[in-house]
Amino acid sequence: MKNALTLLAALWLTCLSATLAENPPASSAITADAEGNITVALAGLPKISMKKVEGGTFVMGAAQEQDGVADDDELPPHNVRLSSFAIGRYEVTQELWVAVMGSNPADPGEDPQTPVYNVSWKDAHTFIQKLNQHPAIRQNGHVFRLPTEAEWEYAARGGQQSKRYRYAGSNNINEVAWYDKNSGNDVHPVGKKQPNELGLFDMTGNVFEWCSDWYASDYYSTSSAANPSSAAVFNPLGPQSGSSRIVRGGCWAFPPEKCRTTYRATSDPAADGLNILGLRLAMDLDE
Ligand SMILES: [Ca+2]
Repeated sequence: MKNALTLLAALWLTCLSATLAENPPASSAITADAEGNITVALAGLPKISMKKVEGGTFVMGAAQEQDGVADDDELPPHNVRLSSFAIGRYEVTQELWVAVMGSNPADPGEDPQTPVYNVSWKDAHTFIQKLNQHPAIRQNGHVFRLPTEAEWEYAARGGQQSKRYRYAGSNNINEVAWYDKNSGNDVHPVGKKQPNELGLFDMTGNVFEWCSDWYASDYYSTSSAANPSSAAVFNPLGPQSGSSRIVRGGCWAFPPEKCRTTYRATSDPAADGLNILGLRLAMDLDE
């Protein structure tokens, strides 16, 4: 009997080893607390703070809180439904960029916690690809990416906790953002202003942030018109092609009306980076 048990135990161990080899245990590099604060701790890199954004439905575009101040491309306001995702609590800093890329495209000598800028669309994707090659990220199966335009706006508005502010976290732009009147004509280290409802910093102002979508001025009308009248557009990805990409949130050099959460700006993905444009990371979740 003892021999049979030993044989059984050996067989079980063999099976377990095979299972582990095929399905490595979930990486401890990504941890989350009950409030949805996600910490990505990768060897050799500064910790990356993210926030789980619970999915749901929201009104995208020139909704009521914009008080009628909206450009034509923010119309019509329409229902969008999103799956849950994670988004960076801060713009990507120069510290993180240098740790991944080995060089700094921004001005030398700035605080390492200043957001990176002067990054083209291609640079942003090279950075994300390199980050995703980290063994702990490959093992985990969740990869970094840019947010979609809809994810960006939903997160800026506070997701399901939205208090319907005009800027990300306040109707008083000075509380939450660096913009043309208070920036001293310069970019600032991340996280120095108040966060929004989700605990995200600098969604309004500081640097513009690349989103993954192509831009089309009539996208809101075409995407919502292609839907049954009462249904929400589900996880929109933007037009299939275009000549410019969406950038969001305004920046240290722009006036308040171009820093609103619904304001849509664009940049040429084939051009060199700009000193007002950086990025924020997003990541898919299981849900
Ligand atoms: Ca920003």
